[in-house]
Amino acid sequence: MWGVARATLDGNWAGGHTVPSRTLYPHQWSWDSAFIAIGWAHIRPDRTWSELDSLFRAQWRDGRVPHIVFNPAVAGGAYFPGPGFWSSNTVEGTPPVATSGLVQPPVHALAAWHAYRRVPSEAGRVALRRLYPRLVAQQRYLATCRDVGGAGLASIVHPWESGLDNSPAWDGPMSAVPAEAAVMRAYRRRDTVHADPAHRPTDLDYARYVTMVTAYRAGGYRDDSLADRHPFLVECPLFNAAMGASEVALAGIAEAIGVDPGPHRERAVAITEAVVTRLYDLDTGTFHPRDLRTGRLTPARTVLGLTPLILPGLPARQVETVLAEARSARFGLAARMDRPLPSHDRTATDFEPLRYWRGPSWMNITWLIRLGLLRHGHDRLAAGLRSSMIDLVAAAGCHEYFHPDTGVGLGSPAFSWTAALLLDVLAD
Ligand code: 9WN
Repeated sequence: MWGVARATLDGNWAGGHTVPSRTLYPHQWSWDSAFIAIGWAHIRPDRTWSELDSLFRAQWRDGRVPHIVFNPAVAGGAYFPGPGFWSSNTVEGTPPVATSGLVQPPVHALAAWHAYRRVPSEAGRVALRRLYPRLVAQQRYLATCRDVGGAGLASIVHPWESGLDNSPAWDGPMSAVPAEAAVMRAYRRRDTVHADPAHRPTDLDYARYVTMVTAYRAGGYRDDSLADRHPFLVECPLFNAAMGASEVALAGIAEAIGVDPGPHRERAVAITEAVVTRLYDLDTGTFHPRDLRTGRLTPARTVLGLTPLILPGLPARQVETVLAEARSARFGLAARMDRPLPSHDRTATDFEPLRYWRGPSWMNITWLIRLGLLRHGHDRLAAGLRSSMIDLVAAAGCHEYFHPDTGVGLGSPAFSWTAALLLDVLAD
């Protein structure tokens, strides 16, 4: 299995960065690169740092790390929406390479620190020193420009920023976004050329995705007065837990390179408190996104609700109730998993085992929740997730996602973060 994972990463290496998939995603994606960097640490540590360096070279002057960095050697039409649609070159403070204008969950400091600790080296320390100011700028952008709610959390302006694009968590906020069929008639989707349309977001989702980007782009991707003009504004538990966990990681990095870790520790505490205050629901005992348009928590009980476990300072009360949620029939977490961890509550009427983030099991989310379990001392449950990850790849290969009941491989068959995170758990 080590060989299959290694071959998958090697096959997707594009010189300087790794594509998530040669067919579906032929450019560089932000949070993919963070997970991929962790995998490279086990086989080609130099590539861990190339991966992160190439991503952060595309950082905007305001600190945002774009969710896609377009490879100029790949045809513009290979992915929709491509570089021409985003037009980053018309915006001030953008890098010479074309990028999108959105971000993704800030798991990068977490990944850089994890990779370094797994395989420490002097070259790694030099790379951490180089990356540190960029990672700090990334966090600062999110904590300032994106704090639309004013409570110390970052808002996302598009479901693509959550990384869980069509999660049922977004159904409420998405329904408020105008969707006109005419919007999509102007474009041609490329994803459905490579993947079964029944496994992907719908055309209606795409019409809204395009509408939201168009609105954000029209304002030059600026974040001032978003509350007055943007149709989708949400505080996501995973996104903010990642931001908090990255402050914890930055404290570690700061110490390793001789910088004061104190401010990072303080920010980690503040973000953890805000995640609990703003996103925890006493009735369900789990975390939910907050829709800033309505002021309410979104009701779906998705896997996003379990992800604040990655915060080492999550209070015992929340750890306990989130574990109860995870162990319930909704997610089936156990020391011996009988089925993979789903991305959505498997008892919900809108659970769809084949459709992308509406049910299928994903390796990166399983890896993050395993990390959270380890951080809170639940080693037996963490071992259950580790075995489940290994079993999935042993049976199906390095697929993009997996059927949450049968484990059948879905989406791209040679997906980079599946391979990378498998290497990480195998190396344990
Ligand atoms: C849009 C690359 C990315 C992942 C996301 C996943 C999917 C893109 C798409 O692929 O999103 O960013 O075209 O569907 O949802 O998490 O980073 O693997």
